[in-house]
Amino acid sequence: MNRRRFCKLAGMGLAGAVVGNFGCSAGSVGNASRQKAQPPNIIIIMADDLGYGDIGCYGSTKIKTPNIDALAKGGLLFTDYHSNGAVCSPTRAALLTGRYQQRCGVEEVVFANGPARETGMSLDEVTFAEVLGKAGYATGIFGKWHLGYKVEFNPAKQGFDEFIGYVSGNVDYHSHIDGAGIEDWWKNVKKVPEEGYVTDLITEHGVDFIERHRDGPFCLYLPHEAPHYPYQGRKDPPERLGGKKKGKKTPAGEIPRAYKEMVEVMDEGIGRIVEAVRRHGLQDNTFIFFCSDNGANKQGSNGALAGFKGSLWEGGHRVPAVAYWPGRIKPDTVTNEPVLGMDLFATMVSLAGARMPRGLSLDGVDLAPLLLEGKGLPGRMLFWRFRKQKAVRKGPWKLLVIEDGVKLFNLAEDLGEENDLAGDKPQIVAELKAELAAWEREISRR
Ligand SMILES: [Ca+2]
Repeated sequence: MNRRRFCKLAGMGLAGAVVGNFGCSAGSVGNASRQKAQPPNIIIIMADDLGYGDIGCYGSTKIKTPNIDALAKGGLLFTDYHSNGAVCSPTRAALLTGRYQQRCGVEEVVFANGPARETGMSLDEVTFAEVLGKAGYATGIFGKWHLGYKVEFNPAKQGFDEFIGYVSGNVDYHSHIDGAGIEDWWKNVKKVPEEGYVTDLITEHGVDFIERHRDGPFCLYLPHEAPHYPYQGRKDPPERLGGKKKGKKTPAGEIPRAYKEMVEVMDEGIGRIVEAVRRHGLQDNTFIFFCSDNGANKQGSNGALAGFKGSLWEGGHRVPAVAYWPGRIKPDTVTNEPVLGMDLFATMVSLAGARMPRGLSLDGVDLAPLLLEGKGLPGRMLFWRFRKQKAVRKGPWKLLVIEDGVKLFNLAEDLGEENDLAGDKPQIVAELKAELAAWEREISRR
């Protein structure tokens, strides 16, 4: 799919040149990638439930995101980036480990209520924070964890030097109480209450971390809450007061206003993060990556895509993503390469020049050649599995296995998944089914 075709399908007005598999205009940024320099700082910013049509550079006209748009204008925008999961926890497990989340058994939401509250991602898993920490990076996470509530699963046990935020899937933006009525605001392994609007706190701690570690290198992971529910702007009252005590819930008619504000406050915070990087003169040695963790629900927009969060239709997992690194990533470019969140692990290790632990085998691939030199990625199969849904990608072809049958789409021509070609292309269906079965067998081996 060429850029014009993509833009038409997505209803977008992208301005950049295309790099990667369809690329011809980006070329190399130069030989800078081979120069010896201090390892770059790394900032990963992840929105929560932000959809493919929810921000300006992906075509939203309702929500204003000048700071994320500026990253896209100064960097590389992905049209075919996907979260590994269609919901929060699985995506985070894959991002942290660089492997399909099925390998570490985090295939479901780690719910606040019920037996899931006792579970978490095993400490046997190797995270990017552990690898970068061993390479001399200061590592910080400020925001949402969602890979286990118990202290034994805390980010501080998974390689992060510093953690401030919440361990559940969502908290009240003001009272910081989780879905089970329990206060959920931590500083490393201790609960340390703090006043403030969650999105602003995440930004403030991120800025503080950059300032303290400006001599670098640092790896800053900022998993935002916005625009996940509860739908609350800065001035909305708390909904959760602790235990079963309830405050005032944002009325349904007010949700679009709150949703817009939530995304815009996050965008404002991203502007402050970029400004902190610039203030300390770090912009030429800092890689910034922005993405979402799954598609939007019905309160948001997935643009031209079908389906919502929780679904393996494209709207559940094809999400915004932008990479920014002045002088290293060519500005105002677009890539149509299919990319998964789990690719960031290998990419960060590569950019950092860090050593991969012996015996660790990743599913994700190093995106550095794509990011820095506009090169296409090796062809590969990509897989998703969530509850009773399965999906496989090979080039433009997507096989979707859902309860009402097996469907085949050519995403290059049919981004909205409206034209099921399974009946017309039995050979492709058979091939992708066999690949899916082989993948399922392979990941079930621990
Ligand atoms: Ca999410």
